[in-house]
Amino acid sequence: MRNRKLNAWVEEIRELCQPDAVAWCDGSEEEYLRLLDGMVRKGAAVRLNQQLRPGCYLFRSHPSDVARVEDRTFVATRDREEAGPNNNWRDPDELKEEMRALYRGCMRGRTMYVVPFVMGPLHSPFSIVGVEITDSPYVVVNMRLMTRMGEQALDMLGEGDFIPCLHSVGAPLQPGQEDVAWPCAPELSQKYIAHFPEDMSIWSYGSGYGGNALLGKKCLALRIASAKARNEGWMAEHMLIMGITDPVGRKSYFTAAFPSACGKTNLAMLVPTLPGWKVETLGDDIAWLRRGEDGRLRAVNPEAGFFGVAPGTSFQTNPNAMHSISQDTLFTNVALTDEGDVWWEGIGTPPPPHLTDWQGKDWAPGAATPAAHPNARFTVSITRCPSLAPEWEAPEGVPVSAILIGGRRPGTVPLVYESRSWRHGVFMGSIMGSEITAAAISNAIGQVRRDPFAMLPFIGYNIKDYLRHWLDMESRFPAGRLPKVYSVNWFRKDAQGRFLWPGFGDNARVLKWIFERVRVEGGAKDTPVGAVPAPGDLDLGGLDVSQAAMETLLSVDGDEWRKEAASIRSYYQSLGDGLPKELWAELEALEARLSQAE
Ligand code: GTP
Ligand code: SPV
Ligand code: MN
Repeated sequence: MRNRKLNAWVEEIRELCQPDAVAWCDGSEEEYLRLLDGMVRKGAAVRLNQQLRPGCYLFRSHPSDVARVEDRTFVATRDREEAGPNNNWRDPDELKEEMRALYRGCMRGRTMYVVPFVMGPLHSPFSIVGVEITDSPYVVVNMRLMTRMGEQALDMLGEGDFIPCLHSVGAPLQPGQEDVAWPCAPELSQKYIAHFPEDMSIWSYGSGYGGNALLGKKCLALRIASAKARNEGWMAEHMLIMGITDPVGRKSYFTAAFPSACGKTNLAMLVPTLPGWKVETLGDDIAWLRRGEDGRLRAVNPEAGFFGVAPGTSFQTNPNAMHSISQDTLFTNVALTDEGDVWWEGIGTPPPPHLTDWQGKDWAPGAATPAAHPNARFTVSITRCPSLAPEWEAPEGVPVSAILIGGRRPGTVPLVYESRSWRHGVFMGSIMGSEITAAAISNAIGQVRRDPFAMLPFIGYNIKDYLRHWLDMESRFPAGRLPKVYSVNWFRKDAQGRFLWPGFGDNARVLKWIFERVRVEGGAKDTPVGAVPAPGDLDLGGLDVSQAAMETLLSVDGDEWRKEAASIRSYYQSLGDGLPKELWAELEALEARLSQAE
């Protein structure tokens, strides 16, 4: 017996979108392989060399459809204030009318797939069931790797409620018209990623890529979940979850919020260069945080797979990712070798003399454009990750000992500094900045923008209420039980524009300092921005970084920070009335500490 609301919704959408056929997805391997076969036969996918990459496939997107489209992402609420200065607001009735006209007949010539999925562990009371209706078989196979999908989701749903997620690539076929490899609506103005938090629904149209189309991820588990979490007293965050064990076997869990393409996947899978230390992976992109029965902050990964950045991933930088993607992986927009294997910039081996680039064109070393798109991605089940923590599905989550935040800051921000209090930690999150990366379509790539808690593109409501919600979390916990916040910056550069810090496995040195600080074991020195490691507090054994570089990495420069404080002030002003006064007070306290230190 199927869910009544679901049956009615599927019927309504079938009538609206007029597909040739409707297919209910069961999530079986047979179904997955059949869909992949169909795409290979139609030329929408390339089966990679099965000796070199068993179970792996390559997809190439349309050049207009390569990343999230923030300008075309909408939060539709009755009251404009509710969406805030951080979102593109639309009136829900108007937007639905506009989009309904696009959806009318949009699946002609295609199959409409009904994809039930669960975000979070199966049968956990905190998990959320969604159903995505999509006309993209690429979305179906990706959802099978990224979520708990199919029969198991219908079982959990029963007669209960779910979040309807409607998706179409927006490319109906006329009778007899031949399909293209990557159907989508090529005009940016024809793409819509729409959220209706008041009736808990998602409508996406015109894009088939990543967060625009895999609606369980950014749309449900971040934008809709963040709005729900605010009402229910928990948090949905753009964070990795990792476990870290020291040489004597003590274990802690950290979460880390870094903006898109700023190092979450890498940190979550880190292989420490410090002997005896171990990092385990629980999630690389999204964490749902709430108070546990024990009064501690607990984190759950709602996803079941990785949709990770390929360029820069190598056996040197991220061996656990490389092992994960050795089989049963879907690649999008990477380059293809003549042997039928994958290649991308930063894979750790020189390019062969000939490649097929991400657009399907011949490519040779020295070409003007990269062989892989900078936002090329791999999709793989989390269970393929060698560093996966056995407790990754614990329904109550793992207790969080430290919250890391960070971004790409070429100057000003030290390698690491520690919050003075919860309120100061929220201030640190609110002033986060990072260079814009290729993870979203933008003509401002490389420019630094403020990105509070790496959630700027993902908060489903007003950012000022979001920061208020962070502050208010303190009242839900016993005094002193919430973790400290640590700002990290792996991306500080020298005058020649080279990274000062080796990063990757050596980030374990910073993790070790944090691990000791949360146990009140590690040393530090106070600065106007927060505590940083004093000389000798960071384990630099075996590291080849000059003392001058280390001094720059840990320096808090008064002039730079006074400029930073002025820039924070104008950022706060740009948000308009209603930013929590506690944050203004933190800014003033920072300014006062900076002028005392002068
Ligand atoms: P999303 O999936 O977009 O949310 O991104 P993410 O935060 O998981 O980013 P990811 O870990 O995939 O990193 C993206 C890029 O940052 C890759 O090109 C990495 O090589 C680079 N990167 C990650 N960690 C480091 C580091 O410690 N130092 C330097 N220099 N680069 C890094
Ligand atoms: C991000 O951009 O933060 C991602 C990739 O994790 S996507 O799913 O496309 O949003
Ligand atoms: Mn992300």
